Amino acid sequence: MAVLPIIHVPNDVLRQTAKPVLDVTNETRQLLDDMAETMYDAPGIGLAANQIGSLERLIVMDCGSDDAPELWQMINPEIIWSSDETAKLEEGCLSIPGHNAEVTRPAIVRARYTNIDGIEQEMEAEGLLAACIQHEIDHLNGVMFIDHLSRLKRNMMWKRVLKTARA
Ligand code: K1U
Ligand code: ZN
Repeated sequence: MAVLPIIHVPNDVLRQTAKPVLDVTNETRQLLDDMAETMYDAPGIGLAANQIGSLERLIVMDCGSDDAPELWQMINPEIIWSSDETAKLEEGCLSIPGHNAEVTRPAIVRARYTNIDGIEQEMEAEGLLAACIQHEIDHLNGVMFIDHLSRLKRNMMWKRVLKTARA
């Protein structure tokens, strides 16, 4: 396993759309393990492949606790149902370190994905896990959490982000 460098804004790979994984190979599993190690090392609760410079539709998440870790490794994840009810949660991003904001998203989502054995699965998420899976799938589509903010908040945050990125 390896800790990979995490890509920060501004970098074009964070704005690109990742491509579906057609075959689940040992290389896919190795990359997912490296992504998990990178997420734990950061530390974070999620990571998408774009953030380590790969354009494959792969994400990892762990919203469990130190005592009860709950690692998710997902291939080609997609949201297949979202609740009308929304929830506002504080989000951060390992690609925009030091800048957090409250984001409103569907409170409950159902997702379909392929697991590391190549088997299609479905899961339902709420709370932090729901925010996290939406945040990570957004990354695979070149979308970042700041895109969900009002134009005013987004512009203010971008100015601060670019200022610290240049410093
Ligand atoms: O994708 C990412 O950039 C990872 C991001 C995921 C995320 C956080 C919060 C809400 C939705 C999605 C992070 O992990 S930021 C770091 C973080 O949340 C954290 C860091 C240390 C301890 C606990 C959480
Ligand atoms: Zn992020």
